[in-house]
Amino acid sequence: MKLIIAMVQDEDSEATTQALTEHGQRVTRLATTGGFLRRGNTTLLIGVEDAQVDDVMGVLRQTCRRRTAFTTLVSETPMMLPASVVEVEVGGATVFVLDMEHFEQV
Ligand code: 2BA
Repeated sequence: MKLIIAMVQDEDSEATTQALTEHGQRVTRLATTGGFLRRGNTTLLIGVEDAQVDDVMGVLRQTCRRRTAFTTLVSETPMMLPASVVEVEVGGATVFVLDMEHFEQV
């Protein structure tokens, strides 16, 4: 079995969860925060049989979009360097696929 950890944008989390559920997958949603943008995102925990990993990846590719975001970088020496706005491309999804050593529901 595999544990898929997928970080998705909040805007995509509902459609992604719904699509995964329709595909027969079980999902846990965690409210998380990105370290760079310090903005809310959603982390999905999905436990699957090895053969289902491709199906989950297909759903994530279909439902998670790339978006442009802006953030302000504040200089450590603000008297010398002004804050600057940087543009970053976020998503679709950041995905880790881990081997699951043991799965049990008690
Ligand atoms: P954030 O950390 O808020 O990052 C948002 C976006 O900012 C990233 O999009 C990337 O385009 C940019 N970014 C992040 N760190 C950067 C840096 N040091 N310098 C320049 N730009 C940077 P994504 O790569 O699509 O990541 C979206 C979210 O997925 C991240 O939100 C974070 O919550 C998670 N994530 C991404 N890579 C990760 C990793 N290796 N480990 C853990 N979480 C990760």
